Amino acid sequence: MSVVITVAPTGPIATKSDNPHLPTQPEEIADAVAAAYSAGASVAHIHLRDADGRPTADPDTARRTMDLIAQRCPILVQLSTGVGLTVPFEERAALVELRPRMATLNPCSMSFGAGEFRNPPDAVRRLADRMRELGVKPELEVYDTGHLDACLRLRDEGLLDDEPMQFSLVLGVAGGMAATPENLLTMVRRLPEGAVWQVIAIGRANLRLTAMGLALGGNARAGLEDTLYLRKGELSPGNLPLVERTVRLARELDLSVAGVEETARLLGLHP
Ligand code: KMH
Ligand code: ZN
Repeated sequence: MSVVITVAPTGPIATKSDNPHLPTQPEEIADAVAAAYSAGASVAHIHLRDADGRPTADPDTARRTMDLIAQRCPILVQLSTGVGLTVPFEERAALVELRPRMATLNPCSMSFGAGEFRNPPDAVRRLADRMRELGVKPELEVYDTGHLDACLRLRDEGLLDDEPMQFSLVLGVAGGMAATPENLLTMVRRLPEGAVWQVIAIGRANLRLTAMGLALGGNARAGLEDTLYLRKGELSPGNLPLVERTVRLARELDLSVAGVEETARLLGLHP
């Protein structure tokens, strides 16, 4: 069996003062992604920052980052349309016009740490429809049980016609479901037949729930977006050690790590 490994090098929240190895600028992000690709990642989940390190949906920054990545390696790019809590939905949604192979789709509004993550139902529907028109594969971000139902409603409305459905089960965001094995198991049991999925476990439970996801037949995501630490008290000196550890975990579980072409097939991406 093959497993898809995604690198999430930056995210919307952490800063270089949290971990000086966090890549925030296009060149830094492209270098981190290329190193992760060499270690076995086949998807890069990309958030952008402005020159001051704040989350941005600036299309020029996105285009430049995608170009720099493409110059370095053939990894599949997934742009985050989550972007950051302070960026308006319509700016976030416009990123799909750059036609990345994939982009995230966050189906519901929620509290997110000390902030608010705004994903109004009509705007989410319009974004899903536009992604379908452009052939940009949505990764559906499920932070709580009702979010899965919201995704199934989008499917039933004909707004997600790409098979297979692709989910991230996000655990450990304050405002979403807690990072417990029981919650992960509940969500995995509720996924529709044939769905492709990965665990995104934020913070301390990252390693254990990533391992559990692999053991249950899921894909895996690794990187400083989800945890800044290799283990308690030890900051990760970059994204690479986190990706390498996930690759080792997969191989120890007798899973082969999917390359780019196999990943595109497994996820049903448009050419
Ligand atoms: N930051 C994670 C909690 C997105 O970027 O759209 C979820 C995530 C979703 O990666
Ligand atoms: Zn993200």
